[in-house]
Amino acid sequence: MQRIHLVLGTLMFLNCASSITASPQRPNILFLFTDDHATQAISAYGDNYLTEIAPTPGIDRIANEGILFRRCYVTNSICGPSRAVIQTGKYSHLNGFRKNGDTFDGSQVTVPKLLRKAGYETAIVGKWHLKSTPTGFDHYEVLKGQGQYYNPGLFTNGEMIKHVGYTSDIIGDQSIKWLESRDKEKPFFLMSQQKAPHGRWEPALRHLEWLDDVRVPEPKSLFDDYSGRSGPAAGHTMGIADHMGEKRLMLSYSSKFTPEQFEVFDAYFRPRNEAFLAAKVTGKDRTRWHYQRYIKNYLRCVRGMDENVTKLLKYLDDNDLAENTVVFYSSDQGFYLGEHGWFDKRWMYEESYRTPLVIRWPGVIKPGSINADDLVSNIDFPETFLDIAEAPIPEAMQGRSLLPLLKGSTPNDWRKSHYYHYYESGGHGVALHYGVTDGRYKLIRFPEPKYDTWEFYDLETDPHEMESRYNDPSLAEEQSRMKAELEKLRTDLKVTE
Ligand SMILES: [Ca+2]
Repeated sequence: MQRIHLVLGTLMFLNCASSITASPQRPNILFLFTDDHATQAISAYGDNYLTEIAPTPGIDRIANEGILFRRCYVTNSICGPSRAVIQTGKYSHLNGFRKNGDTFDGSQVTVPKLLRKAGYETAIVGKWHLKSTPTGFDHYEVLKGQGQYYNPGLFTNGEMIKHVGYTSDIIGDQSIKWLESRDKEKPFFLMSQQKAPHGRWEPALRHLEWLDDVRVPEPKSLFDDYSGRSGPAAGHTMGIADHMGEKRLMLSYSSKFTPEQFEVFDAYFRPRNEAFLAAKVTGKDRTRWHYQRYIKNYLRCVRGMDENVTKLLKYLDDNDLAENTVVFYSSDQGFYLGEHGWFDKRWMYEESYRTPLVIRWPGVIKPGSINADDLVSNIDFPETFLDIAEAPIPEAMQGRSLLPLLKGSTPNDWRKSHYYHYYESGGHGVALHYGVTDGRYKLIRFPEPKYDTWEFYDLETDPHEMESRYNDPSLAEEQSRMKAELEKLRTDLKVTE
């Protein structure tokens, strides 16, 4: 059907545009998803010293033309488990994928299967990371495990196909290629999932020198000594200075390059690495040096990814798809960009518990909307997809459709608290923990016998969570209320471990 408003294009017709241009098709859903992308590195969030030097115009466009959520929390802050939640709408203990390395049971009910049943054509391109072969997709084209930043193999409908080039560009291009070849009679659901900006951070050749002349500001908590916490944090192995694998980082690369790529990449990194090793920098200066290297390469990887967001949005514009496609941007979790001296994720502290969420839906979401307060979660994504598609939502799903929030009205009985549970005890020295937040207070339980401890934060007076107030008499009432809330959520969500 021709987009009549493009032909007529006058304000007079905008009022009745919906009746004239109403598509017989339900909206398409484009789910743009990345790996380890912190809100601190997205300029639409605009609350951080990083975003001025490293803007993200692609993601910002989705936010400016749609809605941005400030409090989107993940249920389990690590790659595979977050993806399994988005496939199933169930917490890790019910979908069976608790830790990276688990194998996803693809025989269970998943959102692509339900959308397919509802008449959608479904596809996934890029990072999958759930080990088993994707199910429920008319087309899949996925990296093996973590994949690599250059020259990826993409396991494509049963066949491994090698590609040459930068992986973020290839995932963008292959996503477009699938959009071109899809059955245009059906609405589509495309999960376009980037590897970037996951470590080890290998930027596109075109971005190697970008930020070279900038000294990136440091987070205030770069030298956190964890004295304000109950113990587990001090046992981490995710320190910028000590746990990135300095020798490996300096002397080897992660990707398998073509000779031409290698020449450019190596010419940039080798002299810098050799100079650092020769200088034998120690103490805080060593942390600072590693921080600069880490954050610049991270931001360069974000830039390569964001350019592909822009490319996909342009494809929608150029193919008359923008009006009838709901575009999501999110990441599998947040990330530490030097806060508390860390890289990586896993903890229930804000930087990795929170994940970006921006959504554009012309005609439904008011452009430039910001939802600052409602507690939303990746567990809500599947029900939102189904609701958009007017498909039935299974009773067993544990989230809630975001549709009313997208329309600007939060139901009175929207959740007032959110449950978190991390299982991969030991990964980067992070202990098993679970907890609850109500947006202001956060209660964290570390149940393993070697810790058997709690933390309690007031995010209003201590937004960077530098000092646990557990058993502080002045917060006794709040602490006891949050403990009761934690038990209630564990019962409601059927958590028995
Ligand atoms: Ca991740």
